[in-house]
Amino acid sequence: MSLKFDLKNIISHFDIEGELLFATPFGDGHINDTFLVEIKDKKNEVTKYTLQRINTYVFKEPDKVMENILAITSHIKDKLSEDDFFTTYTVMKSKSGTPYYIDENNNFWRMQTFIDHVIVYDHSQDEKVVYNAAKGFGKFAYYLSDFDLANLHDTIPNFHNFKVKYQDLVNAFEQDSKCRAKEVKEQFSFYRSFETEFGILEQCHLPKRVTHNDTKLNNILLDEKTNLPVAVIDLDTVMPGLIATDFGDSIRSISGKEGCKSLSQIQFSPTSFEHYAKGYLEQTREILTKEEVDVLPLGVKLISLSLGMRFLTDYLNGDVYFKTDYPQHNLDRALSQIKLAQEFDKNQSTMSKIVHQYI
Ligand code: GN1
Ligand code: MG
Repeated sequence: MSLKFDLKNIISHFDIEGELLFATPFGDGHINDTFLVEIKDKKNEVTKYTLQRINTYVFKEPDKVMENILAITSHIKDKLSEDDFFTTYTVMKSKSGTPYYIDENNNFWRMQTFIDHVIVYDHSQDEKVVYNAAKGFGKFAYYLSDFDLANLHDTIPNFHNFKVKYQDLVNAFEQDSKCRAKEVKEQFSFYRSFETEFGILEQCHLPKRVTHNDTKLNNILLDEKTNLPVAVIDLDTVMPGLIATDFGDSIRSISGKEGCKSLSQIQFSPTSFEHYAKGYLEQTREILTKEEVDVLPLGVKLISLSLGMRFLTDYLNGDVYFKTDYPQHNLDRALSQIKLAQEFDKNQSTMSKIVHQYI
C-alpha cells in the first residue's frame, strides 16, 4: 500500500525536523492505513512516529476526530502523576499548524509519537495480559470520567446504536445488491431473533460517559517486560457512549479470534472473564453506578451481536466498509461473532455473578 503514496513528501508537510529513514505499513486495522516512520535528527537521534491516512468514508469529519483526540490526550496528560506508568501519545502539527495534513488528492493524514518498548496482543487469555489490559482500559475510563461530554464530537453517529445496526442489516438483506442474501438466511434469522433486545440499554438509565468504543485487546499497549498497561491507542472513536459496550468489546476480543474458522475454538472462558472484570472494576468501581455494573454482561452480548451484524451487513453490501483479505472474509467474521454471541447469551448469569464479586 505504501507504493500508492509519496510518503516522503507527505511527511515533509509535518513540523518535524530531520531525515526520513524509513516508512513502512504497520498494524492490521480494518479502517485506516497506518505506517511506522523513523526520522533521524541533527544529533543523529532517531524518533519513531505513526503516520496514518484516515478513512474518510468511515470518518466523514476527520478534523472533528482530531479535535476530540487533542482534547482527550491533553486531559489525560493533565492527570498523569510523575511516576505514572500510564501515558498517551502526542499529535504532531503540520507546518501550517493544523493537527493533520490534507494532500492534493484530498487524503487526510496525521502523525503522532510512537510509544515504544511495548507489546500488543490481538487475542490472549493469559491472566497477566488480560488483567493488565483491563487495568489500562479501566484507567482510561477513570481519567476521562470528569471530562465534559459537551466538548466531544459524535464522529460516527449511532456507532453503537444496536437498533440502527439491526436496521442497517435488514436494509442490506432486503436490497441484496450483491445477490448474497440467499447465502446468509440462517445468520439473518439469528439476528432477527434478538430484535427485541437491541433497545434494552436505552431503558436502563445509564449515564453517558467518554468511551473509547473500540476497546479490543490490540488497542492497549502493554510494557514489553512487565506487561503493565502503558497506553490506550486508536482514539478515533472516542465519543460519548456507554461503559457496558467498552467493557463488552474487550471481552469479545479476548474470547475469540475474529474470523476464526474453527468455531469450536471460540468459547466463553469464565476465568479470563474474571481476570478482566477484576482489573477493570478495580480501576472504575469508584465511578460506576449500580445500573452500569448490572448491565456489563449485557454489554458483552450486545456488542458482539452488533459487530457481527456490521460484518454481515458489509458482506451483503459488497465489502465497502471493512478491509477484507478474501471474498468471504466479512462472512467468516460474522460467523465467529455469532458463535461468540451464543456463548455470551448462555453465560449471562455466570458473568453477572463474577462482576458482582468485584464491586
Ligand atoms: C474496526 O480499524 P479497527 O480495526 O481499529 C472498527 C471497530 C471494530 C473492529 C473489529 C471505526 O476497528 O468498530 O470493532 O474493526 N472501527 C470502525 O476488529 O468501524
Ligand atoms: Mg479502531
